[in-house]
Amino acid sequence: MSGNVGSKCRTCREPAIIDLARHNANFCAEHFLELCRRQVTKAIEKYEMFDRDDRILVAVSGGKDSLAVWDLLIELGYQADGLYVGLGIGEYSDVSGEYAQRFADERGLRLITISLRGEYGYDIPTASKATRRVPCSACGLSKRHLFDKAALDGGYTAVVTGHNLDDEAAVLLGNTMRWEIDYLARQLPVLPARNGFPKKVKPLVRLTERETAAWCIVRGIDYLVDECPMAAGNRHLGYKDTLNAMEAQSPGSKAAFYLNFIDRMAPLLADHATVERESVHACSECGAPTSGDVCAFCRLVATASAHEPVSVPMMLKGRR
Ligand code: Q46
Ligand code: ZN
Ligand code: ZN
Repeated sequence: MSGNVGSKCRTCREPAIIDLARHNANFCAEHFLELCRRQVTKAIEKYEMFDRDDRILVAVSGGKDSLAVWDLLIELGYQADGLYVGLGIGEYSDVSGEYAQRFADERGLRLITISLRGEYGYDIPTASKATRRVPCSACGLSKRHLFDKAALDGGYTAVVTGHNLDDEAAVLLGNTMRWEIDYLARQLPVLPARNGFPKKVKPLVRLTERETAAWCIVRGIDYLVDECPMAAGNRHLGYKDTLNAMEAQSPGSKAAFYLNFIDRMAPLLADHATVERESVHACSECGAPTSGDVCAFCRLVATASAHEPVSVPMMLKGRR
């Protein structure tokens, strides 16, 4: 955190701990937390994410964003349990699971855990090798399926993820660069429940990465700082750098890019968002909604679990 030396909180004039150029202001710890709560409350209310009767399942990775969103929702009085999926990405997964569990234990919160290797016989490095696709492809498919399933099985009414403003703006820039109209139409902070899939919600879309990290530091939340070793080469990292360079030139431009898209552009694309793809029915193996006979997750499990396990260092070496 970097309050300018001698700078004062905009609200109380006490010494500031953080400067937020996009708000053209500095804040002390107390008023910074208040600003974060206000931004999250505004997102929840403006986009009609959920209310206090909802049972929320938070996708928890052990990183700053997922722990910050879980903490914020509990603080704001919502009912939220966590779900952690052990991806089997070597030490990264072992350590991230410990952070998630410690956070839950210290606060008496319920964390459901699923191990890909233990319960489905594969891990992400092996799935990537077996399918000859980038790790994030098998990982995203696995997480989406397991979060949906856990939400429906457990009677949860919304799945929450910790995507922040930087994440969403980077995806938006990528989709805009290619004019991916169908993706753009669905890049919303709330995706309503449909076709047997639960509602998906992103309450942190009004907070930047730096702000969620600062939230954790001020609140005393220990989180895993290291990024997933499989993220290297992910093109969204390049888009984040580009947006940060623009933000440095013109504070507030990142928020304007994403939030004005949601307010002004997304409504014009609504017709694309509601067009349903092929008819959906139950997967013949697991019962999940799918347009084929067997869903993509069950096909992935079959391919990856039959492959000899691949360790992370081998995997990384193989991709250099
Ligand atoms: S965990 Fe999985 Fe991410 Fe790692 S393999 Fe890619 S998608 S980068 S959020
Ligand atoms: Zn203050
Ligand atoms: Zn299936």
